[in-house]
Amino acid sequence: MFDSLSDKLGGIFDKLKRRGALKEADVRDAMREVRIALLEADVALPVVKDFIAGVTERAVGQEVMKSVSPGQMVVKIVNDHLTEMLGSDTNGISLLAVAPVPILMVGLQGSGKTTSAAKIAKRLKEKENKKVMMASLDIYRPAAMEQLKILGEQIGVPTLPIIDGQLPVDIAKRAMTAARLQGMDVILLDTAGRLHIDQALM
Ligand SMILES: Nc1nc2c(ncn2[C@@H]2O[C@H](COP(=O)(O)OP(=O)(O)OP(=O)(O)O)[C@@H](O)[C@H]2O)c(=O)[nH]1
Ligand SMILES: [Mg+2]
Repeated sequence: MFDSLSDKLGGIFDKLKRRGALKEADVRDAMREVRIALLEADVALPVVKDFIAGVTERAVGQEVMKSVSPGQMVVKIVNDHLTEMLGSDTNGISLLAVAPVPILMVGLQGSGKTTSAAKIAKRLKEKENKKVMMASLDIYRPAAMEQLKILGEQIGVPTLPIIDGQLPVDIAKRAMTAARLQGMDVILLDTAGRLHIDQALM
């Protein structure tokens, strides 16, 4: 997602950089393209609107018009704003606990828990040399467990064997035991999606 976003933004800024003096219309045109690039990269609409409004306000007018290199100025403003929006400092995942460290994926239905579990697993395995296992506690959505199994096969991360009819809490216990026995550093537990009307926690 970020690769294609930065490619698109790069293209937009290249056009800007080639211009000598930047007019309000140029900034607005560029912002229209930035808006499309952000929306295509799945950035939420209210966030995109705020972002574009903020950048346009800062870019159009004196700040840009009086600068020596207006195009560069817009690039800087967009860059500063993006950094502000995304947060400038990164927080790694703390694994300071007794292994196997459980990571529970919780969230609304369809918000990307299962996909993110696999992304985190792949990252921990490849970048941090951790022994990682994944287990699906999602007994509700059809094929949810198979989905995690297939992702595990794609990234070369083992998943807890599926046993039909087991409750989420029991699967979690089985996952912890299996991970401990197999000397795993991390066990990712993927839960079923939640809706605001759901009463039971699992
Ligand atoms: N564009 C985009 N799509 C994503 C991303 N992460 C997940 N998806 C897609 O969103 C859909 C739901 O992703 P899942 O990972 O299955 O979401 P989930 O939270 O596990 O869903 P439930 O288990 O049904 O609650 C799938 O079609 C994914 O391919 C992402 O970062 N960007
Ligand atoms: Mg899921």
